[in-house]
This record gives sequence, structure tokens and C-alpha cells, in this order.
Amino acid sequence: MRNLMREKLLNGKKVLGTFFQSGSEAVMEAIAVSGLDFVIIDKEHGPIGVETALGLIRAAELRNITPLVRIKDISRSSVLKVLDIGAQGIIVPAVPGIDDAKKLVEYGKYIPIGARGAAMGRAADFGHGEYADDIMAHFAHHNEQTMIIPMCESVEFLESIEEILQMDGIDGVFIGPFDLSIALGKPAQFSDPAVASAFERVLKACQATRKFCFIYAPTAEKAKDYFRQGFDGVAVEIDLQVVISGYKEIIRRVKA
Ligand code: 3PY
Ligand code: MG
Repeated sequence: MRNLMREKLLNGKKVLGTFFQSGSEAVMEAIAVSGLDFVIIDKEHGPIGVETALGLIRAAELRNITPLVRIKDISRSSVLKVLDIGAQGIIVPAVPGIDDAKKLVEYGKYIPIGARGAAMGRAADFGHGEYADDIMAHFAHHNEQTMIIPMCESVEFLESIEEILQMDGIDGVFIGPFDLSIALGKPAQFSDPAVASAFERVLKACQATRKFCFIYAPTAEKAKDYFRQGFDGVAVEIDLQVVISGYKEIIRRVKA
């Protein structure tokens, strides 16, 4: 496994991606051709099961775009299944706080960092890959390449952010601006001082621990703004929204 997004981040580059809900491998290839760095296959809000996610990950690999998966809940099987089929990172929604962040590391990283269950499935080249004869090297490689990124979407998580980021095995944090702003009592008021300072606290905590800070942006302008503020990665829009706005713009121009 080669996580190209992680390589870019380690080289100091900013990465741009999108959320992916269409479930179409053709759309995955098309997005990759567009030049984005990563996609987040959305099993939380999108209608995507594990079998569909597997085909999407293959399509992403074929076109060199990094496939991350937003899992639906914090359970051992949700974490394990997507990592075993080849997700190069997991985005984990609504993590309540420290205890659940610890669980994520336990489920998603192999020893000595966590206690991920081992099976020589797809992500392990079915036991015939580069590390076939050295299980500890296999574990070390995957611990490095696969990223565990909890989402900051609650007050409790925000209040524990500094401690969570100290944990070995947590590679970064992803801010869910809608859910975090709702938790702060300011739904979608992203420029409200309380919301903006919460975002800043997460960003500063990531920078202080040298972990990666991601956020969702509903528009390209907002994405640009977040990069200016210092975010490492931004997921902009959702694939199907882009299809709609693309066709709406064509309709507008044809009718103009
Ligand atoms: C949020 O804003 O809460 C998100 O989860 C973005 O996808
Ligand atoms: Mg959310």
C-alpha cells in the first residue's frame, strides 16, 4: 500500500479532496482524473456498503487518488472491514471523546500501537505481498500508511482535543463544521466567534502535535479560506452536488 496523500502531506503539501456518495466506480475514476488528491467514501451519510466500497477503492487505486472511508460508527467491525479491503485511512464521525479515540487506535492500528486483528486479506495482498514473510514489518508498514482520523463534532471531543492528539496512532483530526457548529448551539454559523475559535483551537492543537488537520468546506471559496488559515487538507463539496451544479450551470448558459 502506498498512501500518496500522506506522502504529499509529509512533503508539506496541502491536499484537496471531496466526499463521495454516488457509489459509482466510473465517477470515482472521473474524480481521480480531475486531479483531486483524495476522496472520502461516505458510509456515514452515504448509501454505501462494504462490497461497494471495495470496488470504489479499486477504482481509486487504479487512478492514483487516495481512498479514505468515513465509517458509520465506532465498532471493531466497522474499522476492521474497511481497512482490510484497502482503505488508506478512516474518517470517524461523532467520536464522543478520549475513550472512543483510544478504541479507534486499538481497532485500527496493529501492535505495538494498537491491537488490530490480523488477517491476510486484500490489504495484505492475501498474504503474498512484500511483507509475506515478516509479519512485524507488515504491521509497521500498515500502521504507517493507514491513517486514523477522528472527527471533531462535539463539545466533549473539542474539550479533549489536546489530549486526544497526544495519542500515538491518531494521525490527525477532521472538523465536521456542521455538526460541531450544531453542538456549539450555532448551526452552520461558521464565522460566529465561538465556532471560529473552536476551529482555531483544533487547528492549533494539530500544529502543536504535528498532526494533520482536515475540514469539510461546502464551497471552493471556503476551501481556499481554510487553506489560508493553515489547514492541511480540505474535503470540498460532495460528488453528487458537483454534478448538479455542473448541469445547472450548463442549463443556465444554454438558456441565457
Ligand atoms: C459536518 O460538517 O458535520 C460533516 O460531517 C461534514 O461532512
Ligand atoms: Mg458530521
